Amino acid sequence: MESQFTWMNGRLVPTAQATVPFLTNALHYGTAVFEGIRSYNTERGPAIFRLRDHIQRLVNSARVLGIKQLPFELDVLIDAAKETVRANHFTDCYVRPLIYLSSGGFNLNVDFASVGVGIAVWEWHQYMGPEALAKGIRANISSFTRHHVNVMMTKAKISGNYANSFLARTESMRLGFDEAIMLDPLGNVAECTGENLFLVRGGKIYTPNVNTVLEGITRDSLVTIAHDLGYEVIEMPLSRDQLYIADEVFVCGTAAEVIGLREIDFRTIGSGESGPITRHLQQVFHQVVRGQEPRYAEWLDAVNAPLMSQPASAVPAE
Ligand code: PPE
Repeated sequence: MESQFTWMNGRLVPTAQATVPFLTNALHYGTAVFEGIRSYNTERGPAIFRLRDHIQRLVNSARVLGIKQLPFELDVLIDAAKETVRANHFTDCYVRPLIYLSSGGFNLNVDFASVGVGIAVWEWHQYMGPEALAKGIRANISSFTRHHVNVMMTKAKISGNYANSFLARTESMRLGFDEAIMLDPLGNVAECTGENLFLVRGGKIYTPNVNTVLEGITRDSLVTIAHDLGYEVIEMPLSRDQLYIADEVFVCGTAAEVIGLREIDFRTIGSGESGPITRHLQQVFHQVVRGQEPRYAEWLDAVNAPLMSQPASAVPAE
C-alpha cells in the first residue's frame, strides 16, 4: 500500500506533494545517499529494526560523498523515521530516507549544491516473492564487475552506485535468473546487487570481508546470531568456484531478508533448495525482527516510544 505522508525537509507532507524540481542535482548525477530500513509488527506495536545503525550509516554515506553539513541531526532523523511510520499507520513497512543534493552544484562540486532530506515509507512484504523464501532463488555471476574501491565508495549507499546494480540485475533477470552475483575487480565474490552473500561448507559459514562491499546491517546481525547459535563464521576472500561446491549459499539484506540460492550458473547448490543452516538462520532472524528473541531486544526501536529529540516548542521558557 502506498503511503499517505512523506517526511520532506523537516515536516510531514501528503505523499503526492513530496516532489522535487527537474533541476535537482541528484536526479542528474546520482548525488544522493539513501537507506533501506524495515519496520516490523511486534507485540509492542511496530518497531524499526536497527534504526540508529541505519541512520548512522546514512550520515556516514553523506560524509563519504563529501557533504560537509547536514540540515538535520542524527536524532532528528531517527525521530522523523518513526514519525513517518506512525503517521501512515503502517506496521510492516520499508523506510527509505534519502539525503540529496538539491539545487545548484551543476559545476560537479558538492560544495556548490544545497542539501535536501526526505523519508518515504511503503508497505513491502516479500521483496523476492513468497516462493523465494521457501525454495531459494537462481542466480548467475554477472558480466558486470562490482565497484573498485577507488572508483565508487563501496561503504556508502550512494544512489549513483546503484546504476551498477541496475545493469547487473536487469541483465540477470532478462536471462531468466532472479539475481546477479557480482565479483570485485580482482575476481573475488563481492556481493549481489542489493544483498551481501554467505556460503556454508562443512558446517562452517563463510562470507567475504567488508573491504569491497557494503557493510550490511543484516550481514552484521546474521554474523552475531550465527555466533550465538554456535556456528563458526569465517570472513575471507571467496572465489566463484567456492560457490559452486558449497553446501549452501544464501544472501541477505534489509529488503530481501535471508534468501537461499538453489542454483548458480546452472549448477545446483547443495540439495537444490534452501539448506538447513540457511533455514535455521532465516527462522531465527524472522523471530528477532519481530521481537520474539529477548536477547536482541535492543535492536528494535518501538515506533510509538517517546521521541529522542525535543521539538523546540517543548523547551521550557525561562
Ligand atoms: N549490498 C548492497 C549493494 C545493498 O544494496 C544492500 C542493501 C546490502 C548489501 C545489504 O545491506 P543491509 O540492508 O544493511 O543488510 N540493499 C538495500 C536496497 C535494496 C533495493 O532494492 O533498493 C536494502 O536491502 O534495503
